[in-house]
Amino acid sequence: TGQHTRVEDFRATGERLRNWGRWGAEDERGTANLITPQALVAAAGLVRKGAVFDLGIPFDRDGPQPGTHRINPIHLMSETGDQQLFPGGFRYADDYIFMPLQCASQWDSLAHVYYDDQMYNGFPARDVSVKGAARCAIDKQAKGIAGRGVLLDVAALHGVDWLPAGTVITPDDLDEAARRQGGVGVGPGDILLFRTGWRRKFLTERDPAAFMAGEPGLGQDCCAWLRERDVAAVCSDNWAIEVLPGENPDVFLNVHMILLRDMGVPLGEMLDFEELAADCAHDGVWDFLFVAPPLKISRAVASPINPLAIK
Ligand code: UVW
Repeated sequence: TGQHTRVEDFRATGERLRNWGRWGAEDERGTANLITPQALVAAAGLVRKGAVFDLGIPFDRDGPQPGTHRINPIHLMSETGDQQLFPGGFRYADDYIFMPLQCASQWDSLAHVYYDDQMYNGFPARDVSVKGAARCAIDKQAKGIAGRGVLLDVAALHGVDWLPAGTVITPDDLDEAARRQGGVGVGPGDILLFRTGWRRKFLTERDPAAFMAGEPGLGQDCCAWLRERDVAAVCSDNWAIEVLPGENPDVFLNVHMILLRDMGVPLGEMLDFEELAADCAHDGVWDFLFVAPPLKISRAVASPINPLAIK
């Protein structure tokens, strides 16, 4: 947009939208606190036809990591039963997985990103060390993240299979997508899922380097849009939520810094909305119960997820 050309602009926006102290000085859950018991009861009422949509991408060697700084999961068998002889004929199989926690469908915890030596809620960045995250680790979100999910299909709004890398998604795009989808509302405690088509690009091309080279995604102005609506979490089918290359060449991952560090919004990355989007376009219902608990990995910065949308 040309608007975000100054480094201090992201700091000023972050300060204006900051949620520090809102849920207490010790809070490590951020906007997940916005999913109230009432919101959860209402979200459960969105289950009407018993249809389950699996929004996770496979954890295997054919994933979208090019292997430069993150690899795809390596799955190893430690027992296959062939050397075993237990009384009564019992045999078993065991396995291991070796993978970055950031390699496929995942939640970013609030410990994932910091600047000026502080993370969410003003906790010192040094609380994340080689020992892991002493604050804001992903297991702090163990009771979530479940609530009302709303899918906004921005690729469909623009009539494309996928938006090109570098496409800035604006607040107008989100509003227009909602209008096009029958005026579906996004409000307090909701989990926003926005579709860019980036998963479809990967399924079509099977090119990890192209998937990771850049992406369409949220521009910085969307942070205020999310704050005004008090959205509890944001998920996308791209790998970093935000547009890359970014709007401001002097700042890397400004939307990450504002959403995770200032606003305390958990980010769900690399989901697959293809089947869900087709169903929503078919029945005209764009909201659902969304259930995506992280694994309780102590002191971890992220967690793999198998997110479900249930209609
Ligand atoms: C970084 O690349 C730092 O973050 P993410 O995995 O959240 O996109």
